[in-house]
Amino acid sequence: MTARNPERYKIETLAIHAGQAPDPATGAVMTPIYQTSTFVQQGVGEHKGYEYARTGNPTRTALEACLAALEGAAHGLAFASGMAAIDTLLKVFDPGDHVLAGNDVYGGTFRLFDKQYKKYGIEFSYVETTDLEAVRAALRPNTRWVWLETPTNPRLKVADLRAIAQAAHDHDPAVRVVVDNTFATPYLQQPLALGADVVVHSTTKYLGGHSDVVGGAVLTSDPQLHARLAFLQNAAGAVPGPLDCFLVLRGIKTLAVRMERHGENGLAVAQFLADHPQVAEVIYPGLESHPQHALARRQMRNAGGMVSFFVRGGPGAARALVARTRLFALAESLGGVESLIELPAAMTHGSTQGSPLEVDAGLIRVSVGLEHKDDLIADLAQALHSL
Ligand code: P1T
Repeated sequence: MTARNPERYKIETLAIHAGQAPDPATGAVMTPIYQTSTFVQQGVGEHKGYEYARTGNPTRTALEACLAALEGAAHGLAFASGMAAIDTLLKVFDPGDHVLAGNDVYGGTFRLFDKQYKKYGIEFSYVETTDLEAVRAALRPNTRWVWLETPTNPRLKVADLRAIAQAAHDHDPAVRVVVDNTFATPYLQQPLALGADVVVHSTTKYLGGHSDVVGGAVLTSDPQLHARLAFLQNAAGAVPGPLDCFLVLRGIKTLAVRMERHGENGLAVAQFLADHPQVAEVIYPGLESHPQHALARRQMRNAGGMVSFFVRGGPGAARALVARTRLFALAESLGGVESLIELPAAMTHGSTQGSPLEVDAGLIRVSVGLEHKDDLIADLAQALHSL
């Protein structure tokens, strides 16, 4: 199977096969790791489609085709990290462009906007993306890009992708709506089908799925934007190595079954926390108490594996709790098979301090993994009990 007619297959099948026909040279079922920096030419410019591995590598081509098929995009590009993918997209923006971004995004994304690209004359403003009227009101005559996460990192706000894409394109058909789909993955939600123009991923997370690789990707069906991004991918060179591409490809094969279990375990953990007397508030789109619960049910296949919460006792108690879990490892990142816990204000979102995106110091974020849910709940129970 090639990625040429991916619409015939469901996402579980695409995850295993798209872009990954058996190796033509040997019949190897798994895409080989083409660990080479260059490719021999028969004569000048006469080659088999590959010249130099920054420009292209067959393992990367397979990953790019697979990711594009999963998101329903015509084109895919893989990068060395999620931030490299975001950085490459930002290089397309021109001085004077206005970017309307959500007011809750990954700290590294905000840092790159605020500390690097602002100085190139790109305007950034931040809006509450759960409020469609606020989004409409924040669109400016020079708005060229709308930047969304949903669910957001770390407050897990859910944005109505169809409504926002419609509003942005009604405002100006040239506006491009970018969705960072890292938290949901294409298994839970497909932004392009809802009207977005570009999807960005940190493949480090659920796509890789095993906390053993750092990577990123940009997917779009816009041929001009893709051509510009492909130029930048080669010209600037933030490309992933072939082993990293292989690891992401291998992780993707089990994406569907993993995301089903992440959602099941995420809901179980969220329900346990919601009923616990030491817990002040739980944020999880799969709980009826979540302000966008109905939208999440419509837009997502399940509510995923990320849960945020506050304990009674404020930031001091939160710090104590994250040091006391045994199965939930205290670490940045998310989306792997193992459960992680962290304090965003002090860790992943330190760069938002003092900004309108500042994260509450007491917010705790967990990435609920694939261990048995009873063991995960028992771990949180013992940590909460010792507060
Ligand atoms: O870490 P990297 O692969 O460069 O991806 C950056 C990134 C982009 N977008 C989102 C939504 C992300 O969550 C991240 C990385 N986030 C973490 C490391 C974290 O713990 O939140």
